[in-house]
Amino acid sequence: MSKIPAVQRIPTQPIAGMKPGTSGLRKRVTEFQSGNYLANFVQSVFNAVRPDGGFTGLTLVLGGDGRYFNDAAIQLVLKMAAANGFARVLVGANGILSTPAASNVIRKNKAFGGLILSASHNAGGPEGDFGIKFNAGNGGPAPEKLTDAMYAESQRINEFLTLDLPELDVSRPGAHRYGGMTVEVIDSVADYVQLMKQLFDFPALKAMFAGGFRLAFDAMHAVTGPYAHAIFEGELGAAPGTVHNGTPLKDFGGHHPDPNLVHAKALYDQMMAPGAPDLGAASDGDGDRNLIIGRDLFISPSDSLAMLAANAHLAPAYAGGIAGVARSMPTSGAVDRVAERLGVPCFETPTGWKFFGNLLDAGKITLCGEESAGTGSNHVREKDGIWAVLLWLTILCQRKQSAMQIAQEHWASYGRNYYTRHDYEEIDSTAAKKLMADLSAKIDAGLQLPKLKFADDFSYTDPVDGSVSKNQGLRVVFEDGSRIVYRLSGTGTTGSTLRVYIERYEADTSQHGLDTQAALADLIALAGKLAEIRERTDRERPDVIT
Ligand code: VG1
Ligand code: CO
Repeated sequence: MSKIPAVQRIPTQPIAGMKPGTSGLRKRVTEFQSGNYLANFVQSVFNAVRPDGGFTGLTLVLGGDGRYFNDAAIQLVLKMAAANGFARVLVGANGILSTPAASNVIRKNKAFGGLILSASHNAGGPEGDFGIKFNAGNGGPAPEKLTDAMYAESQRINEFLTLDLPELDVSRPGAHRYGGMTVEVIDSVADYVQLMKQLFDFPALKAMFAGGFRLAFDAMHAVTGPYAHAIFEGELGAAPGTVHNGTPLKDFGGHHPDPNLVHAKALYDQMMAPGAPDLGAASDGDGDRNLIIGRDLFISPSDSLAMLAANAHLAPAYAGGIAGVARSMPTSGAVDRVAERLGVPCFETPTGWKFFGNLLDAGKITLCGEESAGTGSNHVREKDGIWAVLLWLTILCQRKQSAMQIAQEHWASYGRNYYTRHDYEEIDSTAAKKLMADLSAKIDAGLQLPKLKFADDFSYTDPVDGSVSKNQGLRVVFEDGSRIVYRLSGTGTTGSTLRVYIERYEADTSQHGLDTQAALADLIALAGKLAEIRERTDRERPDVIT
């Protein structure tokens, strides 16, 4: 056996700005490539999470969405994991694991945790973004306490540990000795497919496809391509060509792998055209988001969450009912009405999946979701794009109705929450912060608006561990439940992105067929006026409307 090289302690210095945001640390690829940037952050994560006894005997899971710089980052993390004393690393073949698949691998193997390399829906390529986050042993994103500790470590780091080893070929499945550690290269897709088979009735779905059902799934040249091919075209026998853009590319073909009506426009157009398939769906860079489009009808993610909750019992995994639901604060209140009727609790959390972890672990909720096209359940501790599509397919299969019929019946039964999000991207950071600070001061001083119920800065107390998260978004809420919410994005890498979320509840069925922007026009105008958006951002209109 070859000699294990000695651990190298490389002196380094703190680098400013390594504060994880809504979902890990995201920066430009060029920033990650510069000097010791990535090594500093990885060591800071290890320093923050290291148990008293060190990493001896522990397993780390490693994988990413395959974007540019994924390969180099995988090699660096492997060397550092070996030098920091991990016993074993499970790495997806070629360094690939979708975010929900990584969560599953962590849980299934009782790993200590995992590093997921992704900037999700952000653009990729040498000029694009890269990102990295740590998920704990429950498979979920590190809670705020841990991300704060990582940041603190990054501010006092003076060395990182590595080993002088040749690159490891991670295309070869199986176990490899690497320093004093074992690296197991695992099939990126197999475990995930098995999990989905446990949750859903694959034979019933297969019969539906055999009967002529048509799906269009846009993988956006991102990580879900291989998963979608294996499940939809492989296991379920959907027609070849069901999966569009199914080959993962390092730069996502030059597009943003963001499944919304702007970046998945081709899919939207296909679903609105004559002869459209029965269901259209898409997922994002790392496979945790989903876009659902019925024939002639876009289903907003907030509505999708409500409809999935109302129908989840149709899938074998949830046939016994659901314990509760949760939604992020800016997500519409549509799911609240479903929870009320089911007689289960509904929790309102800050934006970001890390806030669902405790509720899922404690068994307080079964389903949860966010307005940003994220839905998931207790099967993993991440949102899950393909899972959401399979649950929709199950509902269509069991109810033998179109997505349009299901949506219309849902609205007739529960009322409709008209909902939109307006994003002002890459605006000047100083101006954005001042807009929020001034609006917050205005709210504190007392807003004088007709039928105002309350206005505040959302603060969350975790019902499981009592931790408090402040400043999670400004809310202006009216007596009928209509709302305007403002917050700054925590995933962008250039300037600031202002998100304005607008919602109005409509009980009257005869008013359920309106255009969303028209239905919300008054509130949209008020939202602009209250925060002086045009004056302060120099933008005539939002960059993205969803
Ligand atoms: C956005 C979404 C949020 C989501 C986060 C990560 O955050 O609003 O709901 O959890 O992205 O999703 P922000 O701070 O930019 O609003 V993903 O698919 O990037 O892991
Ligand atoms: Co994502």
